[in-house]
Formats: sequence, structure tokens, C-alpha cells
Amino acid sequence: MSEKKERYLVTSALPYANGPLHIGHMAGAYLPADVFVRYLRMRGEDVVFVGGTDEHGVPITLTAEREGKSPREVVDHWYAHMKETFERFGVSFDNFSRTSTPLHAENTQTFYEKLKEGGYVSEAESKQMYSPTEGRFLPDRYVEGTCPVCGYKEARGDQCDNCGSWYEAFELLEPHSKITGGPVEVRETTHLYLDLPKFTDRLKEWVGSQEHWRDSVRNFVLGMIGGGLERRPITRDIKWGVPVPEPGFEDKRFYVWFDAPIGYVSSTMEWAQNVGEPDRWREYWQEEDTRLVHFIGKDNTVFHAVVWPAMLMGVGEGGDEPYVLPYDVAANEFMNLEVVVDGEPRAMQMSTSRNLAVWLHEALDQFPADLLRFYLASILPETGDVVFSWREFGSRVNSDLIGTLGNYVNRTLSFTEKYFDGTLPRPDGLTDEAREAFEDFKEMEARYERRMYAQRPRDAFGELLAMGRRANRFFDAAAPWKSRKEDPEAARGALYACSVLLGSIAYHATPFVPEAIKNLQGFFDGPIARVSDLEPLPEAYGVSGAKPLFRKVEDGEVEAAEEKLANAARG
Ligand code: B3M
Ligand code: ZN
Repeated sequence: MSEKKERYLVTSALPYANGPLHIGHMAGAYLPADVFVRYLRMRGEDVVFVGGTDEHGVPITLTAEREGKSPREVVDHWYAHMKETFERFGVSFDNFSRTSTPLHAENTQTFYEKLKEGGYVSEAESKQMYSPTEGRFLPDRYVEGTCPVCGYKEARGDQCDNCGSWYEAFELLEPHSKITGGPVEVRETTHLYLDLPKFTDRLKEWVGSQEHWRDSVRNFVLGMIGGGLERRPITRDIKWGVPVPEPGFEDKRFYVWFDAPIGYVSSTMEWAQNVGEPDRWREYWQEEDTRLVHFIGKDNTVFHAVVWPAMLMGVGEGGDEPYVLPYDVAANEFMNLEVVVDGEPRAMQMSTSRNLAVWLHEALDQFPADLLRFYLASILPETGDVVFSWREFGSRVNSDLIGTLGNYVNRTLSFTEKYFDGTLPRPDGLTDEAREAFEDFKEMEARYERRMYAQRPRDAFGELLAMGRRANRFFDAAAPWKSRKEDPEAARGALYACSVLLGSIAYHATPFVPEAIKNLQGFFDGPIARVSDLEPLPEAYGVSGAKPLFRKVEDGEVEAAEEKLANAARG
């Protein structure tokens, strides 16, 4: 239980605005954050949840070139698409921004200036591939050639897909541009570097004391520091991105991973402006007692748990503009897909280029968001990789959501409406069975809360299902279908107790299936509250016009969804 109210700033990774969102995105960085935030709000915590799109870097320019569009056209389209998808899925950002705003460019440059003042930026030359016909330096991903190790002809700029070797682009034989096919050559270029080694001791001490972090994240970071940090380039030879305020850097831009995390700050500033208190972002970024929690996919760990904290340390130095450091970096594992080819299910890695993915906007055309949220919450990749299966989606929804939770709600409400005119006054006393059920609920509520505060929404979800089973057991034992004839007052009292449990189930279900609980409030008249907080018990509960909260998933729907994936896998 949290006695003291905290101040939370929660972020979800900023997805590149270059394509649609898929369920893997959702399970990694958005649904767990949203569930956590919704619960914090219900507990009365002070919380701001920010997000936005990442609109710079090679991922954007490559998409633009492939599609014959400008980077601006690409990001405008996908920003709007992603924003809408997040809304449809019920991700309740307090602000959803984007990194191509003037405010964000200004912030990035300010961060840079402060890091430079602190002595954390240096300049150095390096070798880079240059295309004379295009008149520009080419990022590694734009270069192809013959593998220096195995001779494979279509090796990528930084890695060979045939033998797995890892090398620098200038080591390729007969390198050429992936865009024009023309030859490329090696040239010297100058870049700015962030001096990470200078943060080694501070990072080590700080990470070492983060005992509440997930072991996987902490060990990763400590291992990296142990191996020795290196300077990292923070500029690129590219035309799309935040301009670098240095003479001689007019044709360069900041590296996307330099500006992207600053996007969290920019989004918070935008939020503060929108709520009419432009200075309030400072509370969340600059007051020591803020808990800054970053939800990300594990491939982004190094940037959030090493580079970004170093930037925050460097920028906050000097005292006038201190920055908080992340309280937690909730890095999640990956989600694979179950693909059924010729009756054989197997787990496959998602591949957006092969269209082997479950696109969220398409899934939302077919199913209500709550059903998808429910299933994804049950398999969140908190501790290891997981597999999304349409078949399991159908069975989880039909058995756990509808069979356990929905059924409990339905029978409590329909009995009340049908046999007791929809009104349940508080009985004079509680039976021992009701008292016991209440006590069990209080324990489950406390466990749910601990798990949620520890950023373990999947474990909290398990507690919600346990509540559903416990409540059904109480209902079965009270057997109101029998007692309503033999002892109507006892039946009414039992249904009253059932309603107390129903209010608690609804409360704890809200972060996972918010839409359904909103609908429930249209026909259930009583507190959606924890049993632990019901003191005294309400004078009455009422029901009128109850409807089922969830719809079933049909076999045909599962088969159609499976077929779509199988087709993509066959190619
Ligand atoms: N856009 C990478 C990704 O979408 C990157 C995250 C930025 S978080 C500041 O996986
Ligand atoms: Zn090779």
C-alpha cells in the first residue's frame, strides 16, 4: 500500500514514424505503461504519461526514398496514423507529440550546448562512405557490397547476412549505393562525439544502487560499463534531423538517438503548455522526488539506461537546471508470432518487410480493443520472449474474460434484475461466507497493488483472474438460484455481497479493459471500488438494463486471422 503520494512521469518509447504499429510494439512499450498509468491515476497519484513519434534518422529517410516521398510527407502520414491507432487501442497518453517540432529542435540544441559547456563533447574525424554521383555521405544502411569475409555479393553496409560477419562499411569490397547502384568511396568526415567515458564512475555508482531494477537491465548496464565505455558520435552526415549549431556542420544533423530521448522532455513541455501551466514540466523533470519510468523494448536498453542518463547528468550539472535520472527502465522482451502452416503451429519472428505481423489497426477493425488488451496483458513479455497466438487469443477471451469474469458479472447482475427488481439494500449482517470472501479479496487487492507498483502488470493481471475465480466460488456456494425461493432475504444478502466483489473486480479490471468498465457503469449503480476501501459498505446497489460486457471470439475469426499469417509466411 502506498501511504505517501508520489509524482510520476511515465514514458513509452517513441516509435519511428515510418509504418504502422503492430502488436509487438504494443506489448513491449505501450500496453504495460498504459495499464500502470491507469492504475496510478485510480490510486490518486500525481502522474503524467507522455509519448510521441520519433521522426528523424535513417529509418525515416530510407522509407521516404523507397516510397519516392519527402521525409516530411512520411512522418506527417504516420504520425497521424499512429496517434489514431493509440487512441483506438485506449493508450491514454496525457500528451502525444513528435520530434519534428520547432520546440524539440530548440531543446535538442540546448541540451547540446550544455553538454558542450560541461566539457562532454569533442570533435573527431572518421572514415565514411561517400557517393560522388549523389554528392553525399551514405549511412551504413545505404551501402551494399561484397563481404570481405565470405565473398557474398549482397552484403549490407555493417553486416553480412550470409556469414554473419560484422565490419565497418569501408571494409566492403566493391561497395556501391543501395539507392542508385553507383560506386561509393571512402572519405574523411568530421563528427561531434559525446564523451561517455567521463560518466563511467557516476553511472556505475548510480546503476549499482538501483536495486529495484529488473536484473536483466541492471546486469546489462553493469556489464557494458565493465567492458569500458567509448565516445559516441552524436552527429551524422544526413540532411533530415535537428540542425547542429556549429560552423562547418551546416550539412550535418544530430544523430537520431541523440535527439529522440529529449523528445520525452519536449512532450512534457508541450503538455504543460496545453494545460495552461507552461512551467509545470519542471516539476516532473527537475524536482528530485519525481519517479521517472521509461517503458521500452529491450533493444533500446543501452540508450535509456546508459547514454540518456549520462546526458541527463551532464546537462543537469551546475545546479541551475538539475534533471532527475530514470527511476526505472522497464525493458521488455520480444513477442514472436505463432504461425500455423499446414496444421503445424510454429513460433516465428515478426517481419514487417514480409508483412509477417499482426498490424494493430487491422486487428482493431476486427475486435474491440478490450479483447486485444486482455489477451496481450496475459502474455506481456516481462521476463522472457513470448508468443502471440490467435488461437490462444480466442480461448483466453472466451474462457477467462467471458467464462470467468464476464460470467460472474452477468449472473450477479441478471439475478438482481430478474428476481429482486434490480435493488439490493445493505443487509443487517454479513454471513461468515461473505466475510471470508471479503477478507480474501483484501489480500488479493494488496497483492495486485504491490505487483502493479513494481511495474509487473502481467502479475497483477493474474491476481484479477484469481479474484474472478474466488467470486464465482462465493456465488456458487451461496446458490441464489435455490435460496431465492427458500429464503429470499438470504439470497438478496448474498447478491449484495456479490455486488461488493463485483465492484472490486471492475476496479481492478479497469486498467486492462477500460471500455467495458465504462459501459458497466451505465447499468450498475454502486461503487467501482476496492473492498479494502469500502468503509462503511454502501447503503444499496442497483442494476438496470444490464448487457453483456464482452463479445465472444468465433472459431471462424481465429481461422481467418491464422490464414492471413500463414499466407504471409508462405511468401
Ligand atoms: N524510435 C527505436 C524504436 O522505435 C526508437 C525509440 C526511441 S525512444 C526515445 O524501436
Ligand atoms: Zn559474409
